[in-house]
Amino acid sequence: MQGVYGVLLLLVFVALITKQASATKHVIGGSQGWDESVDFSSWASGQTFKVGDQLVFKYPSGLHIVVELGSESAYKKCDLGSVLDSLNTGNDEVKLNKAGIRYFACGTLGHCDQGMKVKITTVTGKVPSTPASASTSSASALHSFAYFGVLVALLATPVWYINHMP
Ligand SMILES: [Cu+2]
Repeated sequence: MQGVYGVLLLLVFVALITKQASATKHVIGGSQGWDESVDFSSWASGQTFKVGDQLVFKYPSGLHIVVELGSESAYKKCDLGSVLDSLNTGNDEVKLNKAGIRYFACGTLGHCDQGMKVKITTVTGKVPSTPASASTSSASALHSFAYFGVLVALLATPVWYINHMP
């Protein structure tokens, strides 16, 4: 009896861990937030951005703006002429929906030129390194195995009770 519960708990635990590991909120600039004093490129290099993660820009509303730029050249030149998106609540959340590079800068006059910009490279999250296909399939196989195990354990427990009723 204890064996069944042990396996059940273990599988629930595994399922919860794999689920939790899939999404992270990245507060841009860490504790300093979206502020001119932060070296955003070194901050970003210490982070891993995965599909499904969120960016959070925190700053005093009115002092800064968050604009998303459409290209590497606009990012390099701080060309804020045509932006993809503009946010200004002071607690702006941006979801990373797909893999690729996105460019953000401050829209307040002069701030981008002072270095207030950040480039975010999002990766798929399943694949930390090469051989891509092998590690992807083993990760998802482990995932399905965990959920399948929970299901089997949940179904098996009442059956065990029926068969072992005093
Ligand atoms: Cu600014």
